[in-house]
Amino acid sequence: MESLPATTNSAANSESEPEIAPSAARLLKAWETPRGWRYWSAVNNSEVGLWYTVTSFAFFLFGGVLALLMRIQLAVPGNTFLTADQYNQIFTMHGSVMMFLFAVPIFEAFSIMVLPEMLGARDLPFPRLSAYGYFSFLIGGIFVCGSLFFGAAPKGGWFMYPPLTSAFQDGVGADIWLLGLTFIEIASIAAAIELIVGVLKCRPPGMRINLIPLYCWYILVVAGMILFAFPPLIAGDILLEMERAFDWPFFDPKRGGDPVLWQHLFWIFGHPEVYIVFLPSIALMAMMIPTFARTPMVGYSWVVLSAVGTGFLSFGLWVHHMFTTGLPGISIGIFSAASQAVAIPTGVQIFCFLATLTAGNVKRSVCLLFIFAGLATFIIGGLTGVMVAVAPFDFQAHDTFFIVGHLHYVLIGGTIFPIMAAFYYFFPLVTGKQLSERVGTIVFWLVLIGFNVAFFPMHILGLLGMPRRVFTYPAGMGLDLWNLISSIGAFVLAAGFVVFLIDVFRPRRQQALSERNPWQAGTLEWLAEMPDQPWGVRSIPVINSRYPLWEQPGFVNDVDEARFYLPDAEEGKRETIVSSVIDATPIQCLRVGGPTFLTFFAALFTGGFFIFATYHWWWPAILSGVIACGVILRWVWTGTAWIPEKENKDVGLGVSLPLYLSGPQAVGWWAMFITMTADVTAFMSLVFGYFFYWTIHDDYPPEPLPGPGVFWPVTGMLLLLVAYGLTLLARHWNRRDFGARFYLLLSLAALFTVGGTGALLAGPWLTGLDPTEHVYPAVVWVLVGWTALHAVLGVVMQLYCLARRAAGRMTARYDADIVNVALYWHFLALTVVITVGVIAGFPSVS
Ligand code: HEM
Ligand SMILES: [Cu+2]
Repeated sequence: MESLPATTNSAANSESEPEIAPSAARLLKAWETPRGWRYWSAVNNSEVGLWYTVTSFAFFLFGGVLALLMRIQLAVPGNTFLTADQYNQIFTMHGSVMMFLFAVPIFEAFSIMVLPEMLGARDLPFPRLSAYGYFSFLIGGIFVCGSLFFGAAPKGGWFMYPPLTSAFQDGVGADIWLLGLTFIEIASIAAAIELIVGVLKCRPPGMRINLIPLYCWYILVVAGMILFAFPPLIAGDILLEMERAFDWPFFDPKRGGDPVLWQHLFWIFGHPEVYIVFLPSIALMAMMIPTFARTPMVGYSWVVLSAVGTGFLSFGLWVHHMFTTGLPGISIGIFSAASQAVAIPTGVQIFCFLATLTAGNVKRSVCLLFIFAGLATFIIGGLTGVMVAVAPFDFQAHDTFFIVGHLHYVLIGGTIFPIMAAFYYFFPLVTGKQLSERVGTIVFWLVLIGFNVAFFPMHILGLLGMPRRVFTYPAGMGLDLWNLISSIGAFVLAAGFVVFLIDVFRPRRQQALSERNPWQAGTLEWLAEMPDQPWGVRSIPVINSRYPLWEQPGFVNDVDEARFYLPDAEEGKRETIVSSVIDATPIQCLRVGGPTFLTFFAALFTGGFFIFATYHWWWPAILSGVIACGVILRWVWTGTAWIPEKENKDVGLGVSLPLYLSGPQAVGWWAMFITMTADVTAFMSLVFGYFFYWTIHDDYPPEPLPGPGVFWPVTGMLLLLVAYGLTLLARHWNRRDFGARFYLLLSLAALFTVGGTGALLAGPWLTGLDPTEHVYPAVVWVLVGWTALHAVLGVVMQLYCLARRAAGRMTARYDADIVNVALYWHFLALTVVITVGVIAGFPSVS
């Protein structure tokens, strides 16, 4: 970060050269990190990624301290160190912090930081989106954790089961969990979008789909999983919060609701979540193992295929968390078998790693120790996992400490150990300095021994019958000794982390800079100079192998001597190359956003909306929400779809690329597409709820209650479909440059949208459906409300396009705005048709 021009590597011919070439100076200036307090307006992914990583690691430490408090409390029987209520809050916060504020975010954070380097890109396509995601995460995380200091923390366990959390817990704890974490989940989705588009569209020329670094494949899989796993939870959060805030009875059996629906929605998220936190660690190993084995990964395609396979399979396992809810035997059988089957692709990946290590010439290091420990620990956790996948065993072990032992072997073996390995491995890349191998070995043994002493006894405790989530136990039941041992182990483990932190934070001014590429790795991120330059790479390389640093002769020199793409920033703009999805042929020179505080304020006011809503301060919440929308509009207005000063730009090597694209080739189009996929997934989860009640309950829809009728919903649908058609026509006439027709049609479309939304709402309104009376009207209202909200957003977008064209920021040629809005409308139209089909169609056929 202390920017020093990098002329060292071209030292050979440096006598005749000035200190720094003008092109390099321009490049540095364009990518300069702001100084002073403006530093926090930085949006460059290496900056934001670093803050993000540090913050999520801090949350890990916080969660770890909570764990120690629990272990102190459980060390001896009948302890009074914590009250039952405090213990409930602490285990809930420990689990939630570890899962939502550490395990998922640290993967996204780290990926945001290194992905551009792995791709030899200057930046990811939406740096400002990353910054927005980061600040949302920070604000939401502080809010959720802060509740603990006011004794107001959630206490329903990290899966928040109703009716415990709906009918039996007062206070704002559960609301903080539901709203605070929803806010953070939105940030996670934002990061996932950035990462997917980054991998698909920002690869260096020549990096065909079969040359992608393995880590990037895992990013695709995991970010894709986030897109499909988080929305069901968000849908569940909405339902549960509506029940808590407005008494809509989704989970109240007395009024037709069903708490098991929550369990489905939670675990449709929750099981993939386990793989969302564990696959990235496998990904880290996939980057480190070839380096230490000094040979390319054995079975590259097998690793990729099984990563994809694990991702898919993991969505079909959630019911194994619900074996004790009284499911039919057939579902138990199917899900039990499926759960055991997932061991196969996982095994394939591990075997490929072992094969690589055997094939290669392994170099010893602390990283490798942590990798081995991680694999072994994870496998033990996987085996106890296969045990609990066997339903009769699960009936015994369910809700005991056996599960706590199992899940920590998986999570700590699957995340902490590999992350520690990666910490040692990537530390020089990020800071320019190496961590001590000697201290690292001490850390390793403390962590490994502490971990096993802490967690192995938990299996025994569970088999002896100790339930999880109890704040104490009586003496003389055979539980005392094992608990004490476990607590001692936890402190040994903690000691390991203390030593580690001392090594990380001790002043390093004396220590020499690490050499470049200290591990002699073969992948692009190790092009980074020491210390790293804000431009990322001096020139964006051409790739024709999986390990270019090993396999492409003279590669580093060519990059450093600016022989590849974009070696200059003639116009002083931040630019990177966009390429095609499969072949990575360059198709655009993309200009990305620079530093701004808009993203911070956008996050602040979005956070305000969620935080005020927690306390039911509706007016401040709405005000904050409106301001957030305003800030976001300003950000989009000033920061996206700029009309360039010229059509094409010469990017070097005789290639000239367009500066502007719209439609399926453009990154913005992809972002919209992916966002809407997640959005429709959340919507479909609500629809799932509708049919869940419908199939499970005889009194659904309840006899005397009228539905929303057919007339108004269908009218609403027709009006909205007309609006949809008009929007598409407007796009067409804009492209033909018939301004008058464009304005007319799009204005009409907006009017039709308003009318259609009104008609849609009129259905349940005029038939007097009362959402607090029964779950049926409540679900109808939720579906209609969801659709209406999206339609309102649709109007905002239509007006936005009208304003853009009027302001000269959108033209016939530069039409990304209306193209993206039309894309949004495809999804909106689908939502409308499904909503109306469901609410108007289904009660009558039953
Ligand atoms: C660093 C050392 C850790 C220790 C000593 C520790 C200790 C514990 C203990 C004692 C419990 C059980 C509380 C109870 O049921 O009464 C627990 C629960 C849990 N832990 Fe950890 N843990 C650690 C790290 C982690 C990590 C790294 C993760 C995830 C990445 C994690 C995730 C969880 C989850 C999800 C629960 C379940 C919470 C619930 O029942 O709602 N833990 N932990
Ligand atoms: Cu599971």
